Amino acid sequence: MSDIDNNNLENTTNNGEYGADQIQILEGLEAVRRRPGMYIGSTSARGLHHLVYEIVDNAVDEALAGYCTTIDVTINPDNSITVIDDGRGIPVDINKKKGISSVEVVFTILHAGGKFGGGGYKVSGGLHGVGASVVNALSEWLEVIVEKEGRKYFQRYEKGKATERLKDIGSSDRRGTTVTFLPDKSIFEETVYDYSTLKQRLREMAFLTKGLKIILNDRREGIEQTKEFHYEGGIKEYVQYLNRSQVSLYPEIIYCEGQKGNVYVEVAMQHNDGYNESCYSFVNNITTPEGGTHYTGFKNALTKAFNDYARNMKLWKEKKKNLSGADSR
Ligand code: TTJ
Repeated sequence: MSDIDNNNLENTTNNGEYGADQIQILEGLEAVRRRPGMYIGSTSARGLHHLVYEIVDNAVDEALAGYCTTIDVTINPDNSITVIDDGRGIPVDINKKKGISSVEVVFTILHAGGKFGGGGYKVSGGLHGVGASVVNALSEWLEVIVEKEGRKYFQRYEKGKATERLKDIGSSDRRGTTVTFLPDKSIFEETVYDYSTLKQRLREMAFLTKGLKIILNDRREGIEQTKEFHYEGGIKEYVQYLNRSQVSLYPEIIYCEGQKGNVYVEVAMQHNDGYNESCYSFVNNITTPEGGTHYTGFKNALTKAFNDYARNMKLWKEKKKNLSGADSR
């Protein structure tokens, strides 16, 4: 067996016997190809677009860590996707436990990289939070370039299998990670990317990560276009955007942020003259359409703030008067 053959999708060690680690790894990526819906929700257009979000999430994490300023996403003419960041670059050192580069670990081992038993630095969630190895497993091919410390490294995979080890392919004067992948046509029912679907989600990601610049490019013939999202105000600008065609009751956007332990909270709001409230809550950059304790807590605090103020300012004629939560919103 060649060195290249003995990668993570093989369930034998060099002497032909099963290794416990490798069996686990084998089950990992083969399971993804066998039951893709379990990992990305569906193999429809939704799942297809989810692949992009999984890759972009990794770059957003690097931005949240403070090392990445720009993420560039391109739909290529063949419907492959390229994501480029200017972060520190995935580590290229050899992972002692696995005997392969950290880059290869990220792309071939299920859940590697933080959220599940890894380094614990992952903040950006992803709808299913399964990571780059799932995208790799569900791609006809995937290529990664890491540029750091003056060097440029490259590796290619096909259906999740490395076709070669990570190799140094020359010098570089930039820093960052570039990933290009082509979703596997034998797995997805839909393989054509929709520009506006990506645009919407990338805009939301940019609003939720203040200061981060996200660029979307469509390079397909006849429909070439590009769009840039960059909001220094973050969710404050999001509220401004949501109220863009409403009549607001006051000019400012109320904004507050705070941290307790390792939980960081941000709120932005502005009342408008409409009767429908539109409140959006997120946890780890993922929308929580059914709310949760974070949203309930905010609503209770808002109602209390209104009623405390009214009482202190003696705005009520009757003694026991109170605004309802819905009224305060
Ligand atoms: C991990 O900790 C050491 C310094 O580098 C960190 C890291 O992995 N950074 C990182 C990963 N930046 N960008 C990525 C990344 C970017 C893309 C587009 C895709 C993937 C899988 C990772």
